[in-house]
Amino acid sequence: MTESFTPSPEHHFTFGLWTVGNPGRDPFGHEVRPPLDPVEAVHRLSDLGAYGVSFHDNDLVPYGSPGSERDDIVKRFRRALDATGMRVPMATTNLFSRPVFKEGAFTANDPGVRRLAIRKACEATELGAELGAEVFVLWGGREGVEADAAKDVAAALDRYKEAIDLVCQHIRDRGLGLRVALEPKPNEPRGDILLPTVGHALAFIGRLQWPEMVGLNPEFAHETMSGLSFHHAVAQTLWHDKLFHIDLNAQRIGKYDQDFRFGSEGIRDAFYVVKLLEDAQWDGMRHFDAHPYRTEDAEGVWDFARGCMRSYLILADKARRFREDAEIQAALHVAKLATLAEPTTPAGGLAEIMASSPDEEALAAQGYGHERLDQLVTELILGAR
Ligand code: GCO
Ligand code: MN
Ligand code: MN
Repeated sequence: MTESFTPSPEHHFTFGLWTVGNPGRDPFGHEVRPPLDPVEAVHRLSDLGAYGVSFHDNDLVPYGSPGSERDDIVKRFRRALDATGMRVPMATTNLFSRPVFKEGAFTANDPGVRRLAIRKACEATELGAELGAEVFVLWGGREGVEADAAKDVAAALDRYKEAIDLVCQHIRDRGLGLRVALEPKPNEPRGDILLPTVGHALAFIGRLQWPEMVGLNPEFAHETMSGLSFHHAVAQTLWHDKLFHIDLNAQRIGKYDQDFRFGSEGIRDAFYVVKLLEDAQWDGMRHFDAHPYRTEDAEGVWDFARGCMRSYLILADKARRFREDAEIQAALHVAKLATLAEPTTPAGGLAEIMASSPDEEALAAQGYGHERLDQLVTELILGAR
């Protein structure tokens, strides 16, 4: 049984270079693993059956590298991609590590910082497109505040919109063909981050100059940190046709930003997310944005990567069994799942609704069988059916 959940490129699993390359530094302790060469990451992930990698500009090209060095790095990296058949479906930019971004990047109060951030982001779109990326993720880690008096949120949102519009303009002017995916997060590293949830970000997109170019990159950990259902967040993102990318990992509510291996926590929510993506036949990348535990040596990193992919495949298999399980399907019938897909409006329209006299008592007396249904799903996830 264990042999059947073997990842392969057709599953479209991708990892950020910063995930397997995470050296295990945390606010209390130093690095515990040596730096990982991006070329080695490509080879090791390919050996494990991944489809590709993503990166921040500076995961690949160290900040401030002169142009000639940049070109050599890109050439060497491209050779690894060619040798393995690995792809780069997504690229992003680091607008959070440099001291200059400590007060914000696109929404910094100082226009000089904002212009620097826009230039860096635009250059990163070129690097991404050069290596074949189709999605450009923007995570605004520093776009926030601790001292609320120091940030006018409405003005910051004006500047945020302006910055995204400029990045889109650059993509259009250069014909880079990228779609932009915003990644919401409620906090960490800022006390409060702008566009904290999927809902905030979806509403924001409507105000942009090219809303059709911009969608979301929701992350399991980020919605969970707010105590929200990631499965619901992804479902609504799909409903708006805005699921451009996804960050899969694991997180417990109420804890620090944990970035655990996919499936290691929140297994029910993980199951419903996988089921959603598989049922929708969503054609995007199953991208992992997680970190190996700090306890791991260099080899443990690959157990981590394999684990993310295997858990996804196991949950996808559970989703298939869910569809094929006659008792679960019967319980769904009792729950009236299918009738939610029927329009509410009867043949006679609103007038018929207004003229009707529903039997409220009979409607209220129905049972929906959720206890039985939910236990069946629990037993499916636990491997008892
Ligand atoms: C985090 C974020 C980042 C982003 C990455 C891509 O919590 O640190 O999830 O990992 O996903 O910067 O833009
Ligand atoms: Mn994150
Ligand atoms: Mn992320």
